[in-house]
Parts: sequence; structure tokens; C-alpha cells
Amino acid sequence: MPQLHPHLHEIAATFVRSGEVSSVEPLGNGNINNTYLVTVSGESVPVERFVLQKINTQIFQQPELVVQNMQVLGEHLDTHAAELSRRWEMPRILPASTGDTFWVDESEGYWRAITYIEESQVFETVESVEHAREVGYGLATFHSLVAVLPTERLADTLEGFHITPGYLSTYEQVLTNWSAEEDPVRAEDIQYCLDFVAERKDWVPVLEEAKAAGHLQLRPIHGDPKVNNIMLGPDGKAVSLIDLDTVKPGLVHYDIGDCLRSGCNPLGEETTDWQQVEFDLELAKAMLEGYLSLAKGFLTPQDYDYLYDGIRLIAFELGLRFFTDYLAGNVYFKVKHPEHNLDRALVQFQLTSSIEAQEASLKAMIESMR
Ligand code: GN1
Ligand code: MG
Repeated sequence: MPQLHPHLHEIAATFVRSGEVSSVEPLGNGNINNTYLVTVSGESVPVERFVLQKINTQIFQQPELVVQNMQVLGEHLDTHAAELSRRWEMPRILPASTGDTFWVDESEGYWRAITYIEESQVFETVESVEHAREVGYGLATFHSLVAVLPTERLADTLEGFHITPGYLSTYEQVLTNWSAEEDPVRAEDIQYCLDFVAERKDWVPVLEEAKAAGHLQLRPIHGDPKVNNIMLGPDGKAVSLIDLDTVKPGLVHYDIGDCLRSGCNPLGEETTDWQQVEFDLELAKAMLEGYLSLAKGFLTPQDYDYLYDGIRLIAFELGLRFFTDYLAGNVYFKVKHPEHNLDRALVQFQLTSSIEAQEASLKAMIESMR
């Protein structure tokens, strides 16, 4: 639960042109920014809602670039909306009443307002095979839409994001300052994680090497297409991919991996029952089918060659990021207790193990979809 800012109503009001703020409620479970749903009402205006966010500027150090990318994407959607065969909405920036895209508070906090996608729902985990198919289709809708957006129009809002070897270097650096005595209660879990990473070190650069060798190409990607960022309409169809902060040039493999690692883990990434975590192949099949039903046309044969690695790598990478943050004293992801990031790392590593155990089936499935 985000910490409530004492002046939330006043901050929300700076983005309202007519009517009054009637409520401001925490929204979603973001690990980085603080997000609220604002309701506005008034005698002569219809009830309206919008999303208010305080950007975490320790992570997004140039928040103006985040907003700039959102505007580029919004304009791009306006130009290409007619090409889409289904309802699709993009969250849009709502300027403050001053005309600025931000409101900066007295302690240099950056606040922005974004449209709320009405008549849609968000889910923390995938609830059915049909849901999985729609999650895949939603990601493909986004990819096909941005595929024609020149990558140079998008700013890099978070340098190094999804560059797994970079996360490994940070981990190694953090380890040099960490001493084993610090948490004897969880010593066994910590050792498990240390070994888990050590055993996979050599494979970490797999996607970056493929990129450097020219096997894989950069395209605009979302960066964080997890299940709870893909909104479904009342008919169960995907209608939006929200949370556009990390849209930038990257590999579609990062997105496909992120989508599958979050969507094919029915226990969800916050479970404390990490030993029960499994990668669900049936959901993966539906998600990939949904994705490829639209994206098949723009994937190259080499893209398929690296799909398995992408799925395995992004689960591992997130585990590594959580574990590193635990060892560093929880400086990046929001936590509810000091071992939260360790628990989250164990979930992602267990998911990685489950993906590895099903390597042959997953590869055969991908092969059959070419
Ligand atoms: C963070 O804040 P949120 O929940 O949208 C993180 C993602 C992780 C995700 C795991 C900028 O996203 O990379 O996959 O947590 N975003 C950033 O839940 O690091
Ligand atoms: Mg995000």
C-alpha cells in the first residue's frame, strides 16, 4: 500500500479543470511509483475518474522523458487507431490546470495525471486459458502498433533496463559489501539463491550476445507487460496495456518473457509458498498462441530461436533483481517487510527451475508454432 501523501486532495485538484475532487484512493500494486485513483464530481459535470501518480524519481531520474514518451505514444495511437480491428486504448497524459504536464510539490515530488481506462478490469493472475490468450493478444496489439514507430522517437527512460549482464555486475558488486552473518534466520534460502545465480552465470548474456551478433534486432517494447498491466474489457477482451514508463527500444523477447513469467505462474509473484510455484505450460501455450495470432508476421526465424531463452531469462533476471535488492537493503522495490525481496526472488527462481524442467516440452511447443 503506497504511503498516503498528506496533501493528496490538493495535488489531485491541480489536475482538475471543472468539478471537485471527491475521493483519492490507492490504486494497484506497483513496486516503484505511488498510484491513486481520483474521482471528480460536481453539480454540472459528470463524475470522472483519472489516475494520479507520484513518479519515483530515484529510479526514473528524468521524469520528463517518461511523460514525453507517453505523449509520443498517444499521438502514434491517434494516427494508427483506424488500423486496429478491436477496441484499444492507450493511457494518456492529462495536463495540470497550469498547462504543465507535471505538478512538482514542495519536496520536489513529481506528480502526473493519466486517463483511467474505464470499463475495464485488471487481474493479478491469469484466471483461465481464454484470459491467457487475451493477455498474449494484448501484448501483440501493442507490439504491432509500435512496430512502425521509429525507435529514435522514444527516449531511454531507464538505462540498463532488462540488460541482464548489467544486473549480474550490480549483484556481484553488492555481494562484495554483504556479509553472511547479516541474516542467519534465512541463511539456507540465501545460500540457495547464491548457488542458483552462480550456476547460471555463463548463460546470462544469451540475449545480449544474440543482439550484438545481429541475430536479434531492437524494436520499441513495453518493458513491463505483466498480467496486471493488461486490462480486459467487460467481454474479456484485452483493451489496453497500461504503465508506459519503460517503453523504449529493446528486444520483444524481454516482453514475451515478462508476460509469460507473470502470466504462467498461477500462484502469482507475491506468494510466500515459493516451493509450490510452477510454470503452467497450458497457459503458456494459450498466451503464445494469442500473441502469435497477431505477431507472427513480424517475428523472424531467429526471433523464434531465442524465445525459450527469453522466457527463462526474464524470470531469472527478475529473481536476480529481487535478490540483489534484498542483499543491498531494499533500495529499489517497495517492500512490506525486510525479507520481502528475498521471498520474491525465491518465487522467480522456482519459476525459472520449473521452466528449465519443462525445456523440451516448451521448445517443442514453440517449434510447432513457427
Ligand atoms: C516493477 O512498479 P511495477 O510493479 O510496475 C518493475 C518491473 C518488475 C515488476 C515486478 C521500472 O514494476 O520491472 O517486473 O516490478 N519496474 C521497474 O512486479 O523496475
Ligand atoms: Mg511498471
